[in-house]
Amino acid sequence: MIAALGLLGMRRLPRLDGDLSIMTRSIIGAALSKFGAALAVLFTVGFASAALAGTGQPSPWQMNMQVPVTESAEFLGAMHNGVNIVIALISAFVLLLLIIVVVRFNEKANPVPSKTTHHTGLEIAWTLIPALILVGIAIPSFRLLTMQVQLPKADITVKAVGHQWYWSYEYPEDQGGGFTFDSYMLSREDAAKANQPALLAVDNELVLPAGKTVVVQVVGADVIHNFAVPSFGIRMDAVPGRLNQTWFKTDREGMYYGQCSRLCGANHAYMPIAVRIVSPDAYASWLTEAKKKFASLDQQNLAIASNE
Ligand SMILES: [Cu+2]
Repeated sequence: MIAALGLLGMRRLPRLDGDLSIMTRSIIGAALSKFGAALAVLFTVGFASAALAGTGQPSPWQMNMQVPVTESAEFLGAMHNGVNIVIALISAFVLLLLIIVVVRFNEKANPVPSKTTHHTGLEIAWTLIPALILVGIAIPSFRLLTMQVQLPKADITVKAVGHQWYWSYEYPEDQGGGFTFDSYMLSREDAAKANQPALLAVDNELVLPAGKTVVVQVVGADVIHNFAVPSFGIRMDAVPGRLNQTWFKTDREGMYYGQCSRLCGANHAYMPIAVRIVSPDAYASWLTEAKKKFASLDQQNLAIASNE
């Protein structure tokens, strides 16, 4: 790398005596063509990866967000894409200004510089326009924030408790639940056997019905964890001693994976979240089975505890 730079320097040095503006132009030309190529790559990859973006889980070479399956995740994705376009336009505009300055106002092209220092109109414009752009971004941003933070009336409430290093879920009794269970990551072998993604699959999934408003109460049992499911557009800190809440509603049945998203210790990367969205009928029958299964687990635990 350094050798290459040295070579470049050696090649360029003699040209400093020659026509500076030709050199400047060739550098700008090269930069522009590189910028154009980079933009082309970015757009191609960006659009191609829309197809690559996984639903409920990441996919190889994914560039975009995971496919949104809730209203707020869709809004979140649109907001992200919109702001990205604003950023790209502003960067291109600033680059254009810089190029104009370099080409038109270098010493050679403009030997006698103007002494002008103030321009009221320009100053008002470059204060007002950025402020208006920010207001334009803030309005949908606050709408999104309101949508995420204001909890709608819950059809179902569940509690997600983050532990070092697994999640446990509680289904309240008044909604046909009254049980709690732990959710541990499957080993690579077990995940492969279950035809589920490694490092995301768990033994006991959080099962919930489609088409219902689900409020998730999130709390930490030991340190701060974070309950995040990208396809739902949710991410909520699990803080010990504080009950946080988030919500989602999706009509699409399927598996949705997430991960603990707050660095919580050695096995932070190995406490995934797996949510299985099923039809309301399937949910009702799962609830009956789960009640027996996890109640009997409690009995076993009691038996073990009493033996000690
Ligand atoms: Cu954690």
